[in-house]
Amino acid sequence: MSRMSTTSSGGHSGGGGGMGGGGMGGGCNAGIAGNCGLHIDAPATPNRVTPDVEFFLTTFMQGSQVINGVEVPIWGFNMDGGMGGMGGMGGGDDGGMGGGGGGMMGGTMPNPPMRVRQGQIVHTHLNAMAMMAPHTVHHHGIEPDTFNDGVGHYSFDVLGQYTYQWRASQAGTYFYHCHVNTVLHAEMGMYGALIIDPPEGPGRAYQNGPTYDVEAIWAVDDIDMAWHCKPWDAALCGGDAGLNNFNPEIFCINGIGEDLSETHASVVVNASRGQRVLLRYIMAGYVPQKVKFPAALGAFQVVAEDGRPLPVIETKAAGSEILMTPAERYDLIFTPQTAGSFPVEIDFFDYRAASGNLRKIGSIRTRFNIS
Ligand SMILES: [Cu+2]
Repeated sequence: MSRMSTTSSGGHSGGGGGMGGGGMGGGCNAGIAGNCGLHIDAPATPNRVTPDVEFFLTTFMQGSQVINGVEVPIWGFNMDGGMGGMGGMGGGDDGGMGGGGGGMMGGTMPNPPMRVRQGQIVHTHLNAMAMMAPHTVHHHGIEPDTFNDGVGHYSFDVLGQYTYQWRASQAGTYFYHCHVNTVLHAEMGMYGALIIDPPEGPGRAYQNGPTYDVEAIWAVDDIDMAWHCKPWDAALCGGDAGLNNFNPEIFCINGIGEDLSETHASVVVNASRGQRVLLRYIMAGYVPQKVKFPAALGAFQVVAEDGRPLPVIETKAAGSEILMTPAERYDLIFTPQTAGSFPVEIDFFDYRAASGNLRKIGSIRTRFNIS
């Protein structure tokens, strides 16, 4: 407890930076020591009450995931139903599990989804000990108080354990991610979907809102391998870590690369004619994405954006495209009337190009299979 509540100083950072750099192996540069600007703490949760739902997240920093044939180093959160009972704030002993290096190497990108119901009080227990690197959990689009918002530079970064307490106040599509050295940690894979169902439960987009029969969740991301062997604290103390230069060469939906994205069950949408399909699209990348829906799917509806219902549901003509910018979420409802296998293409564009003059740098496809 005592060492976790220490305000940031060189003590933690030397270890964190050095281990981060060394742990990744071939081709990676040595760590940049220091955690300048961080406020490492692990306080008790203010006004803590009994939750309706709990999630137990443990960080990992030595994972890897093969995406389109490339082994991509990843960091992230594992979700473990059993970790919560272990140690509580006595986490020093448990720390070895996360950071010990031994057997626990990885997890998946995206990280496991959180799903709750509107009105519930949620506790997200964070256990951040891996590689002695601090992290936070920011529930993006949720608006809890500062202590529970997981934005380190407004509150604190967690090295150890903290319980984020928040209320699911509005049904919709969200995501959670780490907010320490944010562009790097999110790029490394520290994010997952967060779905809030209305009080009625799954099957409606929001309270008294449109219904759906089939649901798909796509988190669409871009990966620049040059970013994937930097230390967790790259550039926190200044210097140029190259975080102003992003040139993705790998593209994925739900962590599935283009080699599998037209067949993988976590991505492909299967529905029958006349069924209402809710697509929850999470823009998890950094460069602009344009999604081209095939005309065969017919006209479709935009029912919500960024976790909020639209005042008036918008109807898009068959074959419409939507241009997505980072962290946006779109809830779209399709009611296909034609059977067949229809490709959806997502194009990626250089973020430095002026709008209206997009320069395509990649694409990925998946499918709606309508029976
Ligand atoms: Cu992090």
